[in-house]
This record gives sequence, C-alpha cells and structure tokens, in this order.
Amino acid sequence: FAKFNWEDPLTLESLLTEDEIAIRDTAREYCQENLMPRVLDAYRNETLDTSILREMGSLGLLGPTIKGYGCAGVSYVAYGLVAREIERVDSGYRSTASVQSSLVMHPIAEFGSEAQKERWLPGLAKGEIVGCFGLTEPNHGSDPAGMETTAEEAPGGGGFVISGSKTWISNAPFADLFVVWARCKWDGKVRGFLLENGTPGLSAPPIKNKLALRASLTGSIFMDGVKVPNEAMLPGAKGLGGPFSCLNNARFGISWGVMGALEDCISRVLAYGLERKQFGRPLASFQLVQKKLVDAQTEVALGLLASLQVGRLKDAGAVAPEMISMVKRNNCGKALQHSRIILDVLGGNACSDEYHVGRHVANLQVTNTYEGTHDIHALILGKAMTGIQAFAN
Ligand code: TGC
Ligand code: FAD
Repeated sequence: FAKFNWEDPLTLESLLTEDEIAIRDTAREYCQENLMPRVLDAYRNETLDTSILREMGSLGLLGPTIKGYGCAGVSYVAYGLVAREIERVDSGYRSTASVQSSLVMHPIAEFGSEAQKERWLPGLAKGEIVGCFGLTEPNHGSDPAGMETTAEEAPGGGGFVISGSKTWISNAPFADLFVVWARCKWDGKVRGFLLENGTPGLSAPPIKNKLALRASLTGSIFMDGVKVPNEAMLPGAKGLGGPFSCLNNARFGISWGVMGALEDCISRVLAYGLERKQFGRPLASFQLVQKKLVDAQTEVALGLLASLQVGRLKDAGAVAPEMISMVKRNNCGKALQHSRIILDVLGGNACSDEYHVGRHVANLQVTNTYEGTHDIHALILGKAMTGIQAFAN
C-alpha cells in the first residue's frame, strides 16, 4: 500500500504539473513570509498595506492566466493554487488579488480594445495600477439585471455620461481604475466602462467597521454624471454575459481559495488539540474532536479535487458555468460549516484573534455570500436540473 498523507489524502500533488507546483510553492513562500506577519494588524485596524499588490505583481501572481501584456500566461489550475495559498492567510487578501485578476484584468483582456489592453494590462499586472469591479448596487445584489446605473451618450457626442451607485465594492477606496457596469439608455443593454480615479463626479468612500474581510478595503462607488470618453467603453461586452463571464473566473478562484482557509483552520486546530490537555489527555485524543477534524479534512480533499477537475476543463475550453457554480457553492459552504465546527476545539481561545481560526470563520461568511450566494448558486443548478428558472416570475 501507499503511505497515507493526511495533508494530501487523495494525492492532489500527483495531478499537478511541475510548473503548477513551482508557482504554488512561490505563492506559498510569499504568503507565509510576507502576508502572514501583516494580517493580524491589518485585520484589527481595517487597513491594507497597498504595496502588497506590487509585491504580488513582481512575482507574476496578478492576471496570471492572461497571455502577453506582462502577464504570466499560466493555467487556470495554477491560478486556483495561488488563490488557495493567499486565502490560507486571509480571504481578504485573496479578494484584493482576485478582483484585480478576474474582475478587472479579465474583462479588459477579454472585451477590451487593443489600445485598452496596452494601456491598462501591464500596469495592472505589476500591481502599479489597482482596479475594482462595480456590479452590485444598493437595490440590486443577487439580481444585477435590475441595475439602475445608466450610461447615456454625452450631449453633443464625444463620450458617455454614467450615473448611479454601487455598493460593497472590493478595492474601491484605493482603486485607480473602476470597471463599472451600466445599462445603456440607447439600447437597454448592459455594458462595461473604464472610469479613472479623479474624474469629476466619481467618488468611492470606504465602508468601515466591517465584521469580516477586514484586511480588504471595501467601498461604495458614487457616479454623479461622470463624463467619460468613447474609448472608456469595453467594445466586446454587450449584455449581462459580460460581467457574468468575469464572475466565472473569480468564482473558480474562490472555490480553491476557501479550501486554503479551511486547511489553515484544520492545521491550527490539530496543533492546538495535540498540545492542549483536559482530563489528563490531549484534546486530539477524544473521539468527538477527531471526528470534527476528519470531517473537515475530507471536505478539503474532495473540494480540491473537484476544483482541479473544473480547472482542467476550463484550461481545455470545456467548462460550463454550472460546474463553477457547483464548486463555488460547495466549497464555500463546506469551508464555512467546518471551520465553524472545528473552532469549538479552541474553547475560550476561539475568542482570541491570535488563534486565527475565528477570523477565517468570519471571512468565510462573506465568501459564502459574494460572487453569488450559496442559495443563488443552488438556483442556478436547480434551473439546470429542472429546466425551471426559480429566481423570479
Ligand atoms: P440570465 O437571464 O440567466 O442571463 C443573462 C445573460 O447572461 C448569460 N449568463 C452567463 N454568461 C456567462 N457566464 C455565466 N455564468 C452566465 N450566466 C448567465 C446568459 O446566457 C444571458 O446571456 P444572453 O446573451 O442571453 O443575454 O440572467 P439573470 O438575470 O436571470 O441572472 C440570474 C442569476 C441569479 C444567475 C445572476 O444574476 C447571478 O449570478 N446573480 C448573482 C450576482 C453575483 O454573483 N454578483 C457578484 C458581484 S461581484 C462580487 O461579488 C465580487 S466579490 C469579489 C471578491 O472580493 O473576491
Ligand atoms: P441580496 O441579493 O439582497 O440577498 C439577500 C438574501 O436573499 C441572500 O441570502 C440571498 O441568497 C437571498 N435571495 C435573493 N434572491 C433570492 C431568490 N430569488 N431566491 C431565494 N433566495 C434569494 N459586489 C461587486 O459588484 N463587486 C465587489 O467587488 C464586491 N465585493 C464585495 C465584498 C464584500 C466584503 C461583500 C460583503 C460583498 C461584495 N460584493 C461585491 C457584493 C456581493 O456580490 C453581494 O453582497 C451578493 O451578490 C449578494 O447581494 P446582496 O448583498 O444584495 O444580497
């Protein structure tokens, strides 16, 4: 028989290429040596050291699947492995990075003109330019089709005027570039626009005092008649398929990332359980504790293999969005559920941020919500199974 390795129970490692392992190892070393020492202070004070994006950029971790324009051009599986390493430290750091890669660089690479790609992608890849993605609005979260933000042709021509507001937008308070989705008054279609910080009428105040994801900066976007030139519109995106295609990439990365967060919880709780004694024995010797740990680790092993398969299909151009819904939903749900269950093993120390697990649990409530809630993904899959759309009439 082969030797069983509880940290990689189903030998995920054997299914990765040498390049993927090398990128994963680079990301792991960077995250453990450079992000881990910063996270407690960042989380306590709701601050983000903005040099983090430049550091990630210098390692090729931003927009890594894009070919050319200073990007690494690696596989989607490699992108997932990077997300897992970042989120092993904190979901907020992964958010900061995945918004930049999947929600800002991807739409420019996929739907942008050559001039837009050349202008924005190299700086975004280096982390010298920071982007955000505005889809959610105060009155429209799960149903972006109802969005109230509008774009209209500027009076006299020569550009567009964007008006409306977005809320809960990651990276907005320090973004240089805003990818904003708006309904166009001339044909009723949703399109994407690139807005630059400093444009009159555009503001992005922070949303403070969050209970989770405190190491990531989140804000609103207010657009009061923001005038942009014709070149600000993404020419290749017409309809909601544009923003939803960005969500496919980000959701895929989240499915890997949350497994990293749960893995960090498991290793911390296991170490604690082996050390801490009650009734004269280590906590880890009790059957109830062992069951909690095994249940959690089993979900990590299954979740990672499912995301790997979706990644391989994505790399082969054979993925369906419903597959991504399945792994986003399942892995986020399992990470939230099992991190919460094993938190109990810390007893009173669960309450201390120095044990880190409670921080992950709080973050994982958000990952279970953004990029389509757990229930919205159930309805996407329910529609695929039954043929009946249950979101609305
Ligand atoms: P529906 O009628 O189903 O579709 C409208 C058009 O879009 C196309 N489409 C997709 N295209 C690509 N990928 C997908 N996954 C797609 N899903 C749909 C569809 O084919 C159609 O195209 P066309 O050409 O026929 O017009 O749209 P609906 O309005 O009924 O949508 C329903 C629903 C619930 C599935 C959808 O609205 C949804 O996914 N809601 C969840 C919203 C959401 O995920 N928001 C995320 C905001 S961004 C964010 O949270 C960032 S957090 C990041 C971080 O910090 O890490
Ligand atoms: P709602 O849509 O009001 O949903 C509330 C509840 O009702 C949920 O449980 C939902 O599942 C349920 N529900 C809704 N409709 C149905 C239905 N038809 N059937 C059954 N149940 C239903 N958005 C961006 O655009 N860009 C970002 O960068 C971004 N970053 C974020 C960062 C953070 C920290 C957070 C918290 C959110 C972020 N979001 C971002 C927004 C996020 O995508 C939305 O919060 C999410 O899509 C849910 O929308 P909502 O909050 O309006 O909830």
